[in-house]
Amino acid sequence: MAADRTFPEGFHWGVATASYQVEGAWDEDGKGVSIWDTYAHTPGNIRNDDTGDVANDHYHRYEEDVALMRSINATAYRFSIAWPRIFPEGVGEPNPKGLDFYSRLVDELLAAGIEPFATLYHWDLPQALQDRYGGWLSNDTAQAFGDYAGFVAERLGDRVRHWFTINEFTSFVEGGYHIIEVPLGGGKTMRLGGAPGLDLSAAELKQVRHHAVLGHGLAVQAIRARGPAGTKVGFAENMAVAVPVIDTPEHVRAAEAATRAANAGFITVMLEGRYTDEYLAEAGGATPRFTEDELRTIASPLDFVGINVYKPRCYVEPADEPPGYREIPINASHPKMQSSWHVLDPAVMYWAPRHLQSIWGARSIYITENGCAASDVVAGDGRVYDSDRVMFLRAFLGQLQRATSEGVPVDGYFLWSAQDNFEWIEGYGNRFGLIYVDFDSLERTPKLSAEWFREAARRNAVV
Ligand code: GBH
Repeated sequence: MAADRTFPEGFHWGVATASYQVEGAWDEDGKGVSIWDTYAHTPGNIRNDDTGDVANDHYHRYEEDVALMRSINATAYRFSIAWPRIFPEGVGEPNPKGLDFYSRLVDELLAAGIEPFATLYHWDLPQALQDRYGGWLSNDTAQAFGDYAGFVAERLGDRVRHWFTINEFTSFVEGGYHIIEVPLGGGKTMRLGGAPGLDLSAAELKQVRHHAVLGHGLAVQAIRARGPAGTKVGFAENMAVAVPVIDTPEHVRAAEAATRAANAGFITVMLEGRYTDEYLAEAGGATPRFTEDELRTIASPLDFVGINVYKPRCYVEPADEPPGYREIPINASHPKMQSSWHVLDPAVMYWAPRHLQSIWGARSIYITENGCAASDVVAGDGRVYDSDRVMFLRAFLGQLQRATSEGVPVDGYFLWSAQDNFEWIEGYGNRFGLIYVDFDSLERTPKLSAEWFREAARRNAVV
């Protein structure tokens, strides 16, 4: 008999996008300017000086896009709300037309039998808050985020039951607020970038991180206070996952310790309510200013934990001396997906949720993003043969199914991305979609991977 490859009943098969990457309509219907509008409009910041001004024109084509999701049996859609559409100045007077777009999108989704999951911050901060407060360097931005979150949950909460506060704390803080070279393996590095394009000191950076997690906590409290009873909320973080070299208790313990340390500024403090001693001591003791009360807000109880899973952060083995683990280098010949940073190891999709359960006792987990870029082209017969993405999905979902079959509580999976779209820094060259987009005609073409997804979602199984 074939092994059971199914997911638990009720498992969500979702696809994901983010506002700046797909919507376009950057200055329509009263929308305010975001820091990504400013950043992309500055020559030299994005490859080919691409911008999200038009992007996929999802703002006007959302009905077609929802129909496409339905055609591939998606049962959930994770989209993000552009804060400057709702509050053009970040605070103050709301913009009814901005809210109305999301209201129509949500109605369209529900009519198609697709559950809306909304992210409140996928990096497009109102420019006004950058100018006035220095963005997340200030506590005022965290307070404004809480107010915005409560307002949106109040207005859309009758139909949107699941909320993610902030997407990838690590990415927008480390990419936007200081200049960092990340290792690519084999001694190569890559420079991260992003809006607002600052380069702060280590101490200021810790303050930015602190205000981001504080903003998350304030948003959780505001959503609970102003959303209808039963509204569910969590974060969506790009979890740094240490993968054990060997599946033995000693290696797994080492990997758990390394994972807890690597997430100290974000997941660890949000789930534990305190900064680790190591985090407070590192970088010459540059510590964030914080109060006990803020820590309680940051660790407000959540309904689920969302993680974006693309690649292992590192491999570790046990060590006798503190901290009890040793990071081992990633070999230069290690296979990668198309993106230079995208070290390939499907096992990370097993270890990420398993660590969340074993380290922090998570009881409901969503994979809020997973996917890869590929060199997709439309073939002569009109189809897009993304065989590498099919391989990637089968392998990663196979590892996720291994986790759920062992009782790791994963309630859904969101593929990044519903469609090819604007990629931060890389522009339109990096295609992550299940659906191919021609960025001249804006025509959409489902890829081979969309056929794979349609069947997997239909059977609720790895196929
Ligand atoms: C996600 O980030 C984003 O949420 C999404 O908007 C984006 O389009 C998508 O992935 C594809 O890039 O520090 O070595 O990993 C993914 C995580 C984090 C991947 C920063 C690239 C830079 C090099 N990203 N990372 S590394």
